[in-house]
Amino acid sequence: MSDSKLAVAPKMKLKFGPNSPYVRKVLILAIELGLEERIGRELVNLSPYEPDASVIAINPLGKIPAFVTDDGMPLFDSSVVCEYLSTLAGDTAWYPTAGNARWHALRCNALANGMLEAAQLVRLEQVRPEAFRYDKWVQAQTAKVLRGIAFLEGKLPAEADVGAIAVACALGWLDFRFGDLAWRESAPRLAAWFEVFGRRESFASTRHPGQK
Ligand SMILES: N[C@@H](CCC(=O)N[C@@H](CS)C(=O)NCC(=O)O)C(=O)O
Repeated sequence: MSDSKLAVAPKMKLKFGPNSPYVRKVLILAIELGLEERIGRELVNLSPYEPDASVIAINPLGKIPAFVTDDGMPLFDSSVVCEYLSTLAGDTAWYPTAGNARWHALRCNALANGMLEAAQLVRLEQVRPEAFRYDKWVQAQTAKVLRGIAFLEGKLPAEADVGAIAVACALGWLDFRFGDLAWRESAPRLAAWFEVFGRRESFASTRHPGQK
């Protein structure tokens, strides 16, 4: 192999699945920062009941995104990987460095992650054998998602920062898995914001398979 080939071989590694909104966050930021080509992707098919050994070798929690840095360090979760990519690129736009812009970006990221966790618990509950489902639990988790939507309707994400990416991925995943949630009816400002963010090439090109 020539030296030039060695120079372009991706060193960073991403264990990914096409349906994961957390993976999507990482991919969108990588695209926006121009780092996409430097990340080798490895598809994994995860079951919550049967962990994947190759993922566990990177992330003891067995979750994706599971990432390996340019110099070989295993890294997780999506928020840490996004911050790593931003630092690697010398970026200050996607991670605002100071003031309320920074804290709003970080809280939008935290909120979006929490909404996704709650929504994913609902989804897991829905695919359990009927005798093991607990409606009250589903209602409590759904309420978290809806309160998150209401918060964001009052305090929209910025046009383009890590919080915006996270919120867009959460809304995209809600549309993907909970199309009947009709969140737009109670959140028209957020819906308009999402419409605009959704025009970004990085968002369109990372759509979950089968999603409109
Ligand atoms: N907080 C984590 C969540 C990652 C996560 O839950 N990933 C899901 C896929 S969307 C997963 O790997 N689930 C497998 C499992 O829970 O065992 C992050 O931000 O990366």
